[in-house]
Order: sequence, then C-alpha cells, then structure tokens
Amino acid sequence: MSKVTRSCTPFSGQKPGTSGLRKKTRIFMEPGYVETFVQSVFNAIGGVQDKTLVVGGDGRFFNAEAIQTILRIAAANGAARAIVGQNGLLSTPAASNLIRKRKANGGLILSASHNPGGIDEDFGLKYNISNGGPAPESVTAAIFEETSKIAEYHTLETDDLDLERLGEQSLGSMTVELVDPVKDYAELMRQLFDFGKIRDLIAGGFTLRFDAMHAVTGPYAKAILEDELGAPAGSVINAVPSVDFGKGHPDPNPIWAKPLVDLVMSEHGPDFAAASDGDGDRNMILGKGIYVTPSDSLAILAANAQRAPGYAAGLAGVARSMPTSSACDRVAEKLGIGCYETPTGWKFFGNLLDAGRVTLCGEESAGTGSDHVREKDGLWAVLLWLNILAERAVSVRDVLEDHWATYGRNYYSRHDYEAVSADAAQEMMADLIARLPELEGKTAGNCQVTAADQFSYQDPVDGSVSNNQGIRIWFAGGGRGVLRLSGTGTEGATLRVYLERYAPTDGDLGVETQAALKDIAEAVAELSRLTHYTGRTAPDVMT
Ligand code: VG1
Ligand code: CO
Repeated sequence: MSKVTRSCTPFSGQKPGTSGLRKKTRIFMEPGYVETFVQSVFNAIGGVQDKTLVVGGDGRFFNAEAIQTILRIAAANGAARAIVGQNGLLSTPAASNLIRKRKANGGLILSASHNPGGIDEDFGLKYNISNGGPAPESVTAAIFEETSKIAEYHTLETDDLDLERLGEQSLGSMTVELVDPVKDYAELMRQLFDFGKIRDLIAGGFTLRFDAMHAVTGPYAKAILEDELGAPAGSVINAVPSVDFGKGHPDPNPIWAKPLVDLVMSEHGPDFAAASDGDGDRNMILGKGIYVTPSDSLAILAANAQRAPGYAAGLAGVARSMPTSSACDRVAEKLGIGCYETPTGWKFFGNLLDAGRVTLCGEESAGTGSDHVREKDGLWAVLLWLNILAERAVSVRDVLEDHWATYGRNYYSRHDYEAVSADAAQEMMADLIARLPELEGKTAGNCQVTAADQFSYQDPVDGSVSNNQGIRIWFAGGGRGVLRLSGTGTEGATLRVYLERYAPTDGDLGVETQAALKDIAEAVAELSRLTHYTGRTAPDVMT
C-alpha cells in the first residue's frame, strides 16, 4: 500500500447547494471528480490530520464506490478514524447522531435525498460539521473556493475494503470502523419516546403502514416499528434499500408516494401511514382518509410534543423555513415561546439549535426535526406522531381538525415547475425583483398586494447574513405567495411557488386545498409573468 499525491485540475461547478453538492451520477463518476471534491472539503476545514470522520450514504448507485474513494483520501490525509455504516449505509439523521455521539470532527454523507438514483439519475455528497449538522454557508463557500483552485490530492493505492464486515479494519494508518447503521439511532429514539405506550397502541389493534420507498429507512423502520414496537410484519413496505430505489422517486409526497395515499384513502386503509425519502430525513404523515401537510404537521408536533418523554419539559422555541406556512407561529405564540423564520435548508437551524433557542424545526418540504440531532429526521417525526396518538387516543383526523378548530387553518400548497430553462427562470426572477417596489397596492385577479420583498436573514446567533432567499408577496386578507429557485435540482431550473392563505377558527375550515388557494396562485402567476417567461401554464408537481 502506498500513499500517492496526484496532480489535478479543478472541475467547474463543484458548488454545494441547499444541501451539499448534487449532480448527475455520471458527473460524479468522472475520474478524479470525487477525489478533488473531497480533497477540497478537507483543505477547506484545515485538513483532517488525526481527525475522526463519519461516512455513510443512502445506498444509491455509486454509494459504495464513492465511499471507498473517500476513505482512501481520508487515510492519505492523515485521518485517525472513519466510522462507516455497514455496507456504506447511514440515514442522514443516523449519520448526524453518530457524529455527535462519537464526538467526530465531521462527516461525509452521500445522498441526493429525494432525487432518483441510478447511473443516469442523481448523486450527492455533503459535509457535516462536528455538531452533526450540514456545513454552514461560510464553510460551503470555503469548500467551493478550494474546488476552484485545487491542484493535487492525496490518496492510497490499495484494494477496496470489505464494507460488510462489522468491526475495525486498517487502511494505511487510519482505522475504519464498520458499525451497525441502526443500533445507535434506535437507542436514541428509545430515549425520546414512550415505546411502551406505542407498543400498547399497536397491540390494541391500531394499524400502520410505513413506506420506505426502497430507500435507506427500510432497515431502520423494520427494526423499530416491526421488531421493537410490534407492528405486524409487512407494516413496513418497500423496505429493502436498492441502488435505484425501485426506479422511483424516493420523495414522500402525494405524487411520488401515491400508492400509499390511495391506500389510506380507501376503505381498508390503516389508521396511520407515513413515508420517508432516499436518505431518511423527510416524512409524510397520513391518517385514515387524510393527508397532513408538512406545515400543519410541524405545528401539531409543536403543540403536542410535551406528551412525549423527550420533550416533557416543554420547547425552548420553534423555527421554520420562510416558505413554510405560519401555522407553527400560532402555536409558538400561544405557548409563549420563541419562533424563528430562516432561509430554506437545514443548515440554517444549526446555530439556533446549538444555542438552545429552539427545540423543534421544520420545513414545508416534509422535513421536521428537533435538537436530538442536527438534521431533519423522518422516522423521528413518525415516532413522535405515534407517541402523541398513543397519548391522546384519537385519530389523525381528530388531531388535525382539533388543531384547526383551536388555531385556524393555514391552507398551504407548493407548486413546482420542473426543468424550466435556467435562463428563463433567472430572467423571470430578476424582472420580478426589479418590479417589487411597484407591486404594493396592485391588484392581480381577485387579490390585492399589500407588500412584497426579497427575504434576507440575519442569523441571530453569529450575525451572518444570507441575502436573496426568495421573493415574498403578501395579499389583502393575509394570503402569501413565495417564489424561489431550487438549490437541489440537477437539470435546468426548478421554480417553486409557495401558496398560503389563513382561515380563522370561525372561518371556512373544510375547503379543498387547491380551491382555497386558486386566487392566490393566479395572482402570483400574473404578477411574476410566469407563463410569459417559462411557457408553463400549470405546475408539474403540487404538494
Ligand atoms: C429542497 C427543499 C428544502 C430542503 C432541501 C434538502 O431544497 O425545498 O426545504 O431543505 O431540499 O432536503 P430546494 O433548494 O430544492 O428547494 V433533502 O431531504 O433533499 O436533503
Ligand atoms: Co432527504
């Protein structure tokens, strides 16, 4: 085994987005691509000499190969130890937990999350810092800077490691420790929730279905929901991780998890159903005959978290991403706790969680989590829901309707326009930004604009500022439209239009969501000249 230093030239565009670097798999497979990116990460963080890293991914195509490469680079750069999930698997929240629990210096997580996997689909790689959370913008900017000037990387010439064999192996002077990906995570969940109560609920005939969408949560959900909590075999479906996720989109929303939605809407549906995404950090919650929007789920969890042992002392505060509905703000107000509005992406919650300002956080994109790790956590959200249902002994529908009756209802939907020409999308946004000052007072369709701006965020903990985080338009009556371009896509641009309208407790709480938001959707399309720029008249996906 010999250590070698190879000269290289920078690859363009190795710029981490909302959640790490995401590209077509074939780009990641180009010779030297993973090497230069990983070396750039190490350069940006002051090297990895004597450091401990956690490494794992969602099991998609190229996961195992990329891990072998990462381990060689880490060993050649002097890292002391790499803690790796068996077979290269770690869900994103489990990786976050391991970084924290083992006091690692950081971690590399291989995932393109909800994007499909395969040689012609997507791959991703992201660096997490020692708190277990995604690297903040200062670090991702430094990484990008390094990628643009990298001239050499260090690696080893060795055979591949056996990623199946639990325990320690040596790679040069680095120790590679293969761990059971589920064990530590399950232990954490046991501390947070009343497993006995949930077991009793299930033993009492409460039925559930969890769709792992052929992705990483399969082994976690089987071990916890079936083996430990007693859900009958088969309660977890699509439970074996596959490199191409069964050729599907491992995206837990009513479009990509339609079979599950159809099931709960049918007569024989289970009392509770949920799904998670490729890397296990997202969740979709369903009850018999009902879908819970992620924004409502966050608000409901905030209002009820105290019923679970891990949160019995109450919440320090809550945080949500800007496009997420303000349903949780109403809960925070009632509880008299802090409420923060951050840009899209989990990295912005890290400081608030570390400073103890918030306990729960969430995003409209099916992400919910707490201070137990520094990533969103799909299965955690499922278990918190189950704990709450076990305590309250009512149906999901009852919980939801009771919540609306108490706080009012924030009708909410996100409309995605996918694979739009990047130039057209940027022109549209630029044009709208230029016209923001004139929008106030304007009428579009049935809606009148009361205010419009671009969202900027100043982190209350470290003072860092993030500008241009989305365009917000408010309408008379309390409606809101938000527009932003996705930072996780790999083809053209994805335009996200977020729509919200509030109905007070004595208002109409039972309208179909899209009908409730139709006027606002039309007004936003008109004001942004969406069809003119993109050529689109309807979204590709509505969640
Ligand atoms: C999307 C979501 C965002 C989420 C991010 C990563 O980002 O909107 O809320 O944090 O994905 O989630 P964007 O930039 O495409 O809108 V995951 O589960 O893909 O790591
Ligand atoms: Co994800």
